Amino acid sequence: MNIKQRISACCLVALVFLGINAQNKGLSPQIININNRSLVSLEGTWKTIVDPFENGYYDYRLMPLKNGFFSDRDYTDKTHLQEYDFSTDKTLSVPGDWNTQRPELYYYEGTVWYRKRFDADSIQPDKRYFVYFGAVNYEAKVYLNGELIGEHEGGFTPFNIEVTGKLKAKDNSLVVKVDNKRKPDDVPTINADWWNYGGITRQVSLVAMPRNFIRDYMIQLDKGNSKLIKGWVQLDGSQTTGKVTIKIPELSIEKSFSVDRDGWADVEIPVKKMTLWTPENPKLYNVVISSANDLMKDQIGFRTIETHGTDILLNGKKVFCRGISIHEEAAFSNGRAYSEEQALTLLNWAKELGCNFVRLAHYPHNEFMVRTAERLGLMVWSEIPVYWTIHWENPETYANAEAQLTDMITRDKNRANVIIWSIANETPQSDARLKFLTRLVGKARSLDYTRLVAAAMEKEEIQKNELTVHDPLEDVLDLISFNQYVGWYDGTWEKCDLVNWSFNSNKPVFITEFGGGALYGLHGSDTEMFTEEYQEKLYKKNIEMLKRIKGLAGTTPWILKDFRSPRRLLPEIQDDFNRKGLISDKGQRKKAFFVLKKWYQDIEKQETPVK
Ligand code: GCB
Repeated sequence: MNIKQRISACCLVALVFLGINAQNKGLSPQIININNRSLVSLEGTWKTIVDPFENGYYDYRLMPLKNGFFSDRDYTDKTHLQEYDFSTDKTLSVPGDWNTQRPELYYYEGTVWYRKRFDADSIQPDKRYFVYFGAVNYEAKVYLNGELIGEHEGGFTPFNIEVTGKLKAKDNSLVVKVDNKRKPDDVPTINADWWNYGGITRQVSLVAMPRNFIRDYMIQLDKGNSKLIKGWVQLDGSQTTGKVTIKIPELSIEKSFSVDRDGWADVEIPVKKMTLWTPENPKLYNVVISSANDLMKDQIGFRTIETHGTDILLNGKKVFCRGISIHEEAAFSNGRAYSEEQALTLLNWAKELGCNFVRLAHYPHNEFMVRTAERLGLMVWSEIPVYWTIHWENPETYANAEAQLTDMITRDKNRANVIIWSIANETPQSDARLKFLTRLVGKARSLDYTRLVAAAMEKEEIQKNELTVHDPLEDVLDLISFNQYVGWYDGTWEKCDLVNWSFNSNKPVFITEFGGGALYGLHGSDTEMFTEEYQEKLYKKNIEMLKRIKGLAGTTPWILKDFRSPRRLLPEIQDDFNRKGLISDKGQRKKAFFVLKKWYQDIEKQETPVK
């Protein structure tokens, strides 16, 4: 099967699942590179109604209402009864989580209705229109002028809904029922170590497109071959035949490709000499893709990524990934991050630490994070929230995970810095889990054959102080990647000196988490938990231990910045924060920050991986 056949087969499977997956309905296929399209922002202040009992959706028998809050009726005639009124209720900023905007919503998990009214008097008859959401956590039901137009599940992936022919020139009502209640069958499930920030957490835009437009494309180097750009372009519309042309002016490339009946064009462009993307020189080329009716600009970097034995090879050269894990939480304010400025602050901290790599945990981060990292020369591990104890046996849970994986890959597959797709984090072993995850790996590879596929697995102590990873999942992954907390959940830092690591497969070893907590400014002995001195010593000892691991190809310690978590309740130390950050929630660097920085500087100086 070629890529198109594989993707169409996958789409068929996805459609079958969409039938099962009650939550994804009415959506159009994702339009990529959204910020280079013609957009009208729907961001800003939205009217909201907090509705814990879903009074705006169900009647007292729990039957869905015909005229729920989505009808968005004005309450001007006070001679009749109406028990809601958007216009006099409270507001929230979009994008943004509700938890950090209003103190009474700090712990809230449930439904909030959002409403925006807008004019669309510049509608053109020859255009198609879409409403685009960067992300809504967790479940979104979207209504335009009282009509349900689409439903989406999953808190970290984009979706768009076509509204051509449904917009009015004046006073459109866009209502979104946002529900972030945790449910056992969801992805993630009810238990996770981060704050369940609710709301319309990323950008919202009205997108205008030509009738026939360039919806999606993959323009990347062939696997392991820096002399061939290989990919495809997908057009959308009823008349999509003809040609697409790809231009890369700086390389004097201009080539046209035929489009088949499904609007698909296969792309192959031999290249003689180009500057490859590297962390040291994150070169991006202007790429222009045009069809009969549309023109699309992107900035694309080219590089190859492979493994050879225990090495990760970037452009054929061994690279050590000097990484750090990051949650999508804004510096200083600690709410959900969504903007380019917030991305810059976090990623510049990673640069200051000496990183060439970031693990964007535990879900797809916003597109600004990925693109800013690409410009700054930071390679990326990108993952979906298949975390801990997902319901492996449930086909809807699988469909949901697969949809999130597909949307993540669809959005970011042209980013040179993304080198690893991760399908799961710390998932306890079982046959059902192995089947579920193996299938996800297959899906990832069918969508993108060029990148590495991994998961954060768990370590095992086979005998006292003999550590390994013993997980059948590693057979289908490219890395032996795993989390380990020797010195924190597993003994004290003294244990680091005593343990030996060995692995069965000849693959790169990647430690996706290690670390321990410290409250910034809490000083004491290095044996006292939560002091900066304990964390500092833990990092020193872990680094010594890591240096002894054969085949270590990278690490992303846990974590750049303290982050909010409802599982972290120790008063005066945690106060709802996981304190494993190297930087505090207020932006102060802890002692361990400088330990890791020193190690990364040493590695960079030696320019050879630690073996
Ligand atoms: C882990 C998880 C991560 C937690 C971390 C911790 O293994 O992958 O999500 O936050 O441990 O701090 O316990």
